[in-house]
Amino acid sequence: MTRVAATPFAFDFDIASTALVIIDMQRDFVEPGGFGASLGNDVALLQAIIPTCRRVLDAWRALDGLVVHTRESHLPDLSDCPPAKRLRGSPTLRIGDAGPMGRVLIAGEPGNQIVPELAPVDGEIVIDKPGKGAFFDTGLHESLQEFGITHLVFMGVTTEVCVQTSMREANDRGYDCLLVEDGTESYFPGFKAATLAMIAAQGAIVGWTAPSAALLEGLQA
Ligand code: TIU
Repeated sequence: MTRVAATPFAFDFDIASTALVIIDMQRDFVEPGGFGASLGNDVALLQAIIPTCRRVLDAWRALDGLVVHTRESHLPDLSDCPPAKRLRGSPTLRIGDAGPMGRVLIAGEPGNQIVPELAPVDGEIVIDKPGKGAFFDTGLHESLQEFGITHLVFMGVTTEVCVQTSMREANDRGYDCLLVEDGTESYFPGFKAATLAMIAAQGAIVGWTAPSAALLEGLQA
């Protein structure tokens, strides 16, 4: 059993029944010219968490824990992209448009690849998700059940969009969830802080949060 000093109280898990879920650490969100930048965001904030995510990923892999990577991704014909998603707002590039890293948020394009530092290795699950949540239209729940997973540790971007949505979906499916505080980031620092607070409020209404140092300490114990 691993115990992590977390908020609002200790998070206990068995790594054999816990998956590390890394949400959307793809070039589209963390590099200039991608989807995140097209929405007017400063992507440098998000790049900064890559080394922390790597430290946790290395520790998790060393213990043979299950790893899940997600990508926000659409089919080339956009058949899985609701017009409401594509047409909303006035981004400089819309989903499916050709940009400097290929077609924005389209499977197989350079921008849709996970950053090299966190690239998946054999045996890890890679989920292409058309929505913000990792459980919508992906089969992720069924895969996790096959592995006997009951607990999830989350990292990735962005805290209040795809990470929070995925955590809430997981919580409603019965998983106990921990969010690594310095392994997630938002384009809006205030939104990140609010998300961390609301997840752990009311006695862990959505889940737990902890710094990566506390998780790594628990894993090494
Ligand atoms: N825009 C924003 O903050 N996020 C997304 O569109 N997707 C994810 O969070 N992955």
